[in-house]
Amino acid sequence: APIGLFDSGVGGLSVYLHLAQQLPAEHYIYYADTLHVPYGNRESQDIEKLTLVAVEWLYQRGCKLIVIACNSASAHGLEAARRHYPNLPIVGLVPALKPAVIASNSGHVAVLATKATLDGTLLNQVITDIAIPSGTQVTKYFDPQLVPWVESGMTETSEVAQRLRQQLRHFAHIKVDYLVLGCTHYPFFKDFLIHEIKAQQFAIQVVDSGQAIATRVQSLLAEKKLLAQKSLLATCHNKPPLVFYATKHDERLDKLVSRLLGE
Ligand code: DGN
Repeated sequence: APIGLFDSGVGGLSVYLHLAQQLPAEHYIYYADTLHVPYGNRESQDIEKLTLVAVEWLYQRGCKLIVIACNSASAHGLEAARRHYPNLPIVGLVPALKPAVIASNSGHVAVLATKATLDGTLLNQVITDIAIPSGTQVTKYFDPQLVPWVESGMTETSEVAQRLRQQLRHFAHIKVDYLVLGCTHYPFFKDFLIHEIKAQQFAIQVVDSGQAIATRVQSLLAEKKLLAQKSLLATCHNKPPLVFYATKHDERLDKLVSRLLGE
């Protein structure tokens, strides 16, 4: 049985890349809700409804585990999804604030995420449980352009570079030493961010949730004895099979997906 992945658009592919590396013998089905992207500014109830539609669709395709590879959908739909499918393992995403707070020396970390994620209870619970007792300051940062830029394949334009450079300068100025990428679209900017941080000699580390999610999925599958056996297919291909579905097809989508997967 496949592993299901869901995001409002192509952002969840950044999670697939980690899963593909860690669990190459698995098969994957991806549901991109391109008809309703972006989720970031939607009402909580609306996001919950869209999440349940996506999870039901993946469930009907026989997925043995589902990853809600979207921080915004997890913030507003994870709880309802788990309630509706009590026997289905469902993994959600929350910005990797905890490791950042633990590792921070300056005591100031920034979370870059959508408004829906920043306002959601999942993230705010982490702030209350981890950041507040340790006295770490958390700056929430929201940029409405970032998701549409990834969706339209504009990760490498000078306009994007300029904006990200400006944001990094601001973070360095306020002594942020950990930048948490709290949206699955943002790891597609990570190479640029790291390159720029080096060039400007800023003391900023960039973290995201991809690796931790892959590890979580692996241990959950192992625990439930659902791990796929080694397959020949995976050893003769670069990446394990991924079937990509979108709620709205767009001519440019095939190319964009291939490019983001590095193919
Ligand atoms: N990729 C999604 C996330 O991680 O929050 C959100 C993208 C969006 O729809 N705004």
